[in-house]
Amino acid sequence: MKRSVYLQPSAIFWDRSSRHAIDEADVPEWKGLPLAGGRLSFAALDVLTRSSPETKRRTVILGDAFSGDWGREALSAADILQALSEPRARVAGLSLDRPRIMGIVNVTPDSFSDGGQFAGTEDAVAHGLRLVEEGADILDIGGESTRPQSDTVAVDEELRRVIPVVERLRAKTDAVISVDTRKSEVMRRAAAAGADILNDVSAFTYDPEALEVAAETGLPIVIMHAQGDPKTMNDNPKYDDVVLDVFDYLEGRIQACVAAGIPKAKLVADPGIGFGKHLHHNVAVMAGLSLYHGLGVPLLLGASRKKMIGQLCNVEDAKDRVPGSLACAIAGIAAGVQIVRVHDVKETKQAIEVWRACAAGTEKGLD
Ligand code: 7PJ
Repeated sequence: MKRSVYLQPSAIFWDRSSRHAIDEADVPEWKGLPLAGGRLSFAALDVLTRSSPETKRRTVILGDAFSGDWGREALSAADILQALSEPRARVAGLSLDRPRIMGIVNVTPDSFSDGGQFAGTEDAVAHGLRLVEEGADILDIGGESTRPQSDTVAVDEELRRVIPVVERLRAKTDAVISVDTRKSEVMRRAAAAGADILNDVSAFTYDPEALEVAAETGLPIVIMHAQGDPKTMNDNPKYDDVVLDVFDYLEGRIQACVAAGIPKAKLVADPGIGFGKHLHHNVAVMAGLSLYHGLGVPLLLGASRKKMIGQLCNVEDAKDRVPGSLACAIAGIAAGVQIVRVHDVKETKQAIEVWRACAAGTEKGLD
């Protein structure tokens, strides 16, 4: 069933009050609610309701939202408010009270962004270790390119690419290791080789056994929204309202994961920039990011070097999209996204640290 109301936190700011000093009784005096339990708070809400031809949007400031009459929407709104503000569980041991960087390690000969230069196992391992040195908290290892129009990779070939890289990296680093795959056999073998997170761009729908296998591994998982298969997904994507449709899809997948025995505390959601989305869809999703905190799970954003940036700025070569990628990462983090998936770890880390110091107004105590 589709929701009648959606709440998007707005007026998001770095909360400079010392929260621990505030007891319950003072809360009405205090104009913000924590965003996903992190350092950001929000002071207003955009209340969205589906209607034709356009979603209706009204902005309410938080104080008015609490005192106002929500009528039949009250119950649903109370649920979402709690989901928006409660703290998130750690993911694979990582606390999410500060932004985390997931560095991309492609082990695909046809990867669009690095021309396959890390195709060999040793190159991929060396690349991963460099990303850890540069500040990656998580490495995301992928052996199947899911760029638009790409062909599927046979499971044996994907195993051959991915598993040795997971094994070698596991032996050499304590960084969290994520594996980007849609195949249950790769998930199973990656978990046995020491992977910490399973990241599936099909949200565990491509392989009918994926959800069950993921549940068996006990690992946290990333569920990403996509419309259609990578081969054809950008031909003709269709949405009523892309931001809300992506929310509904992710909410449905969260329910499916929980039903399959994966606790909600082990889920991370991702709106899937570039997966079955035209430029206008992608920018709408970027502007709507804070809405997805209403799913009640940590958020991951992957916009690094993607076509959206090329289209906005007329940049053909993916390697030349680093500045736009940094802008996307910061836009995500300013909306409270907890994990950014990027190629350019060193650059992203610098951008995040400078943004955090400027938002907090202090150079101290950021960790
Ligand atoms: C994503 C991904 C993403 C998640 C890829 C590329 C295409 N996994 N795998 N989110 N993108 N969770 O890196 O351009 O956006 S592959």
